[in-house]
Amino acid sequence: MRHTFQQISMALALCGITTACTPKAEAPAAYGVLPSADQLAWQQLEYTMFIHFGPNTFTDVEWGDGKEDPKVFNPTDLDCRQWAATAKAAGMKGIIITAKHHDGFCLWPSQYSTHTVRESAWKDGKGDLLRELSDACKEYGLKFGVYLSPWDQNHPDYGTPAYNQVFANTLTEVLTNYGEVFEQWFDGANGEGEHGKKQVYDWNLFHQTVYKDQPHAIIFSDIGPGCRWVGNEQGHVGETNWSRLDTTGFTPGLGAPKPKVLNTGQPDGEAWVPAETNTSIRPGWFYSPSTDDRVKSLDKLMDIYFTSVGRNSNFLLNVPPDRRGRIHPNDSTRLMELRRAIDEAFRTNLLAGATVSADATRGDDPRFAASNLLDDTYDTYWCTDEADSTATLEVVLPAEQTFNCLLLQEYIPLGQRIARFRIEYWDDASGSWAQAAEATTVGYKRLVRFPTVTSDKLRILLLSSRACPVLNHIGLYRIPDRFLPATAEQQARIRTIGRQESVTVDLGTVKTIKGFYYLPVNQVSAPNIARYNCYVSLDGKEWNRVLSNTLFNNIRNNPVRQDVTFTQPIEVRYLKVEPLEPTNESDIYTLVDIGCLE
Ligand code: FUL
Repeated sequence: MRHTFQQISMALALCGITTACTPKAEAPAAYGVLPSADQLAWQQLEYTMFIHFGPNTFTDVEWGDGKEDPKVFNPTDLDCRQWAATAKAAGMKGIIITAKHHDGFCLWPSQYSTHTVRESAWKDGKGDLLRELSDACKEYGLKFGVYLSPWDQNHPDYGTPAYNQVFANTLTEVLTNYGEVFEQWFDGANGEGEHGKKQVYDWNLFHQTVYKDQPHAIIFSDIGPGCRWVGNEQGHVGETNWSRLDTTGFTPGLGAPKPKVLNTGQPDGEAWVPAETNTSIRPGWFYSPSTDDRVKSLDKLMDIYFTSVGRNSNFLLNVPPDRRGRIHPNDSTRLMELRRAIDEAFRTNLLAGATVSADATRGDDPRFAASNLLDDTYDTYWCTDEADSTATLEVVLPAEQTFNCLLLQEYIPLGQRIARFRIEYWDDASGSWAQAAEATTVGYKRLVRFPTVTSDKLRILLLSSRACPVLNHIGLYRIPDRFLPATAEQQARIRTIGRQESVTVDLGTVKTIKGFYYLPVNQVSAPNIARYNCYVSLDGKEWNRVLSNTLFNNIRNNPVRQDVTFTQPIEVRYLKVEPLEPTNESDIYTLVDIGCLE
């Protein structure tokens, strides 16, 4: 029923003196397809660790071809307990290991392969890495998951119908010997190409095998059925992210829907297939000494956290152990920084002591009251009458607060419904409501970041919902400004150039300049120019290099305008900056402006 906020306060006051007015409304009907109990439990894990480890770790390639000598696999100081301890301290809830990557090498002594740890130099062929890792996961209270690549460049049966049963047999080995498996990861990649081997996978057989051996496991592939790929390996989830997808007629790999579809899901999709965001903490999936100093920055990882967990997706972060068989200190240090940053960002919910009311509550039944949004009980929620697909929630804080992040959770056991909402705060200066942000889907969890504001009131306008909205939690936070995304205005000013390009400034006429300035994007996660060469020219043909391999000091941590003064003024018409190295791993460089200092 829809009321004004005044009517609501009056009704609450009256109900204080009589119990007879407590109406009883039916709980909302489920909307569309729903998550299974296992999918809901999986979604609640939020953050897990991916481990890529195998011969590639030792040969410095991303895709081994199956012809590598199994003896190359020889970690000198393997310690799966160190992996588990690191994942636990990082706040991750489970570990998924590449039990068999595209090279076909098995990290357990499979009886269906001759390319395994048994043939390796590690522990004289007596080792079983899945045993060590599954034991470590049990010890640290972590879930254990398994990645198996159907594409196998080693197995002689690959490319023949016999391979499907071989693959099912290897599945059964890993799914029956190491305890509970929470997620079975099927990689859709295949590099055979037009003239390579053709294998028609028997997905039905693979799925039935998983369900038989591990009935609660979530099956990952491009299209699920348990959870889906998010369409890229960079950690980007669509601003709109539905947990539903049409899967009929599609297959994992080349037969999958377009990445854009996987990225956003489909509001009317026929199956519940939530997104999982998989990305690596380093540029590659496997360890390489050449990437020791290219571990993703804290800001980049925080951004991925906000756009994965904060956009209705799980975050599967790959942390590749090194050649000792241990997580490198550069990676574990970053993981701990990330944990601390997440904990600090969400330590204080500014809604403590606040009151929240709604202009509509289902049947006016206190069971569905807006106050349910503030408790930590997952199964209590606020919702409207069946016919209401819009509503407004108003939050009054006990005192003014400064904030820039709102958390919303839809009660997904009843389906995903909300399609568009707006966040407003009361702006005392103008005496009116002002918009903080507008966003689309919510799903299991949505985090919306916006420019920092101070107020004692905010409201959430649910503008469009596919059925009556059902929310079970909201939270309000102040996160450090460095973790806020670029504003639309900042975004509009950003220019990008390719890795091989330079930026040339033409002064129009010959002038004497003292130096030049570079205005980077004021975002620690942006790929600004860190190191560069600078050239000047009078005619645009003959160039003089005036600065070589020079660093913009501290630009990684503090990307503000950089003024560079030459040792003496120079007469120039053209100035050219040739970027050599970005502040963050990327195919492009970002800049707002480069100009001359006259
Ligand atoms: C891709 C694979 O080709 C990569 O090597 C990596 O395993 C990644 C997670 O999936 O499809």
